[in-house]
Amino acid sequence: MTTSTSAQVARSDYQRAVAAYWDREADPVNLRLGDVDGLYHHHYGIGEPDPAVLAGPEDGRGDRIIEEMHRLETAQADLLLDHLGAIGSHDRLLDAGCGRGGTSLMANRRFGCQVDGVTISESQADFANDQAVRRGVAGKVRFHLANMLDTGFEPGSFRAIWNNESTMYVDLFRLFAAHAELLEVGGRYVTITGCYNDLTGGRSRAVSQIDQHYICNIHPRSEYFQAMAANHLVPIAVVDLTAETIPYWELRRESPVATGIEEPFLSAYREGSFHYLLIAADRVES
Ligand code: GPP
Ligand code: MG
Repeated sequence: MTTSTSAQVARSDYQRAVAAYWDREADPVNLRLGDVDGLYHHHYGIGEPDPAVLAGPEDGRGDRIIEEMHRLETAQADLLLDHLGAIGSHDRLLDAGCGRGGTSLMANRRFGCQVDGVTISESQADFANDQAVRRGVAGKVRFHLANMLDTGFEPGSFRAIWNNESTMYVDLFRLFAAHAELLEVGGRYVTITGCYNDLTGGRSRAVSQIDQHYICNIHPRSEYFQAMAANHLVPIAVVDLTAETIPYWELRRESPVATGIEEPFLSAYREGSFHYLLIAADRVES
């Protein structure tokens, strides 16, 4: 599977459009943040920014904001890793929809274990593998051009799997069926995701704007739990991170790397039509 071609990996016109988006993507909001310390993320941040970042001198403000946004994005990945449970150096982890590999490299640094990341973007896989080589961990952290719905990995071979903001590109029932097969019994699944609020009805305008911006398909909150229940995944933690991500978006709006998607995120979170959730679940026997 490590020798897949893009055509084998992206199985529909939709998936090809998503792969093409990420193959082309070279946005400063991701690259300039990653350049801070070599961890390239494709997710958002949590936690309180240091007020001195905005209040300090005009000179250097843009760089200070970028460093602070990067710190908050890294804090988000650390929180995800906190929920993986006890991971030993002989365990194996799967990063489903790994982007440029930031969370995988952090997991290897924390646990010393093997990590496989999969992405349908060839340029993301190449970029991430290059980072693993630069860090001297290419023997343990490998990025594959592969479809997270059908990775080709051996059943039961992973202690934990996560999706860090990548579930909105796939059908959740198919995704969790694939994860349930790959996880050992007792293994842990964790996702951090944006989902729309069943209570407020269908997709709000702001949620639709986010879908359009990223060519994704944000799921309702309920669907996560339905798809887990249907696939041997029993939730152990559900954390609403909405209040903790709003300050990141307020800071990002003031940054030199804002992309225009900041207002839809802030509107969606503030009006309650959208939540930023962490869900952790255990793979049970049946
Ligand atoms: C992109 O992160 C994340 C997604 C496309 C998933 C959508 C997430 C939701 C919570 C709905 P990125 O870091 O590549 O985005 P950006 O370029 O805007 O920083
Ligand atoms: Mg980003």
